Amino acid sequence: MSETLIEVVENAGIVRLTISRPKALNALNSAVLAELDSVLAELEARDDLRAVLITGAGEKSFVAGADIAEMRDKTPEQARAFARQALATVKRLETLPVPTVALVNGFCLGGGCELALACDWAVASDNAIFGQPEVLLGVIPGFGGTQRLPRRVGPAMALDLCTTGRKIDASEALRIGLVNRVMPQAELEAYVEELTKQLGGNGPRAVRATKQAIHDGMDQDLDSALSLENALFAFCFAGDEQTEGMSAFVEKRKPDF
Ligand code: CO8
Repeated sequence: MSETLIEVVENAGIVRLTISRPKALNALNSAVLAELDSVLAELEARDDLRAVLITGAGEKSFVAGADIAEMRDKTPEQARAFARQALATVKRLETLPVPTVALVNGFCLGGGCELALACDWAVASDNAIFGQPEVLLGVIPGFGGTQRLPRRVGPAMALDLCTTGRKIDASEALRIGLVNRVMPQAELEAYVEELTKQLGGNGPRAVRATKQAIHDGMDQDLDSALSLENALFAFCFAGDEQTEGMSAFVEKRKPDF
């Protein structure tokens, strides 16, 4: 039987995915990427999904990048096909209809950083190290980093990180907006549990509509994006959720979504 590379644990629609290749610091080889892709394909179809958390096994590394040993002998055509497949998997993560949280311990480098960039949230422990060190290997980021990093931290900082390959610590990652929160390692799990519970407890249609409005709107001109918001706002009034949310407020009780 083949080894499980993506551990899946679920509680009330909140799914935790753990990339588990600790001996290689959870580096992404084709087997990991294929398994991640099929797990994400199952998740994206589910109506009862509330939030997805992605992390790496152990406290030393989230993901230390794409697997360098596996990439070393690739021809340009093979490299293109490998990266194209990985781009599709990362896109699948990015477009999951529910909030996604990267829980980052330790090394978050190259393809690892690119995976975190595809998540809505990144929460890091104070031992986390980020970087796009591809130029040190004679390549560029290939899993979306040259495009998502400047959109997250601005082109100047993205160029800084991608052309020097330098590593930054969690506090710099927070300062430049690469991550949303930094927590002491001992408090990270409790914080993320509370966060996912909060995300999962809010009106699920409204949460999905919020993600869609922000993600899809960012790729449109302002007027089209405002029309999208308007359509999604109206959509929220078409189900029971808005009635429950507003009735709960008026009746001074907690909503039951
Ligand atoms: N790929 C394969 N194996 C890795 C990787 C990796 N990215 N990172 C670590 N490992 C392995 C090591 O080879 C080592 O294995 P072994 O014990 O068998 O020798 C084991 O993990 C532990 O690593 P170290 O002994 O090096 O641990 P250290 O604590 O000394 O160092 C570092 C940790 C600093 C993270 C170091 O391992 C390192 O620099 N790793 C590489 C980081 C890196 O450059 N990442 C970017 C990779 S390129 C990329 O992600 C581009 C994506 C787009 C590609 C496009 C497709 C073609």
